Amino acid sequence: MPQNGNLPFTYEILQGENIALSAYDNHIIRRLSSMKNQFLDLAAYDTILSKQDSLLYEVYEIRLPEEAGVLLQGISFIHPGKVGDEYFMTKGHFHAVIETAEVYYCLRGTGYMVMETPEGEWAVKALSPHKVLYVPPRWAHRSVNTGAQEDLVIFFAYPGNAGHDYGSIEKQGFRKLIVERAGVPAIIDNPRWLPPDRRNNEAA
Ligand code: S6P
Ligand code: ZN
Repeated sequence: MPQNGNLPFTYEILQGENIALSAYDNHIIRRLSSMKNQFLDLAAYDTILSKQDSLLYEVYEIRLPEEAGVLLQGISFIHPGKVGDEYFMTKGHFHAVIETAEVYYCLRGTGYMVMETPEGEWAVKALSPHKVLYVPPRWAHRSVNTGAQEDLVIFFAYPGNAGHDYGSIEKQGFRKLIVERAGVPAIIDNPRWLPPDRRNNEAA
């Protein structure tokens, strides 16, 4: 039964072959078709999509009131795979209430969290099991699975009033991309990314 956020509760993150929450309320599925213009190789994107709408990631959430003071929680599974040379990743977002932070705990797999501020400052942090990542207020965040076969599995907690702002990310993506180069992950510049002071001019 969904919690109201005002009473203590516990649950387990089951750690068998398949990691799972012992209880959850929401299961979100994101497929390739919802990631138009996010992957650098547009031709590779179209080719894969013409064959199948691949499952990129899934999120299991515990439903709680979306209010300040509450912490929303769940786990994300980013599946392994690539579009061209670029690894499967989440859409990524700013929080709509931009001054809200988030904590991630990596349960399984390998990958990166790609982050940036509205001013264009960027950071990329590696994720591996047992690593905790703090995403500060104002930093957009996207998780990327660089594993060849394994899911990247991450627990998250963030303020109930944070919301999601996908707008600017959907327009031009993140400043940095994670691609495979000579068999290993590399951080490269996103050629479509523009600094904040050039965005309106060139879009017009
Ligand atoms: C929410 C938190 C995660 C993401 C999830 C999917 O603030 O960061 O629950 O929602 O990893 O990512 P996205 O970018 O599709 O919302
Ligand atoms: Zn978030």
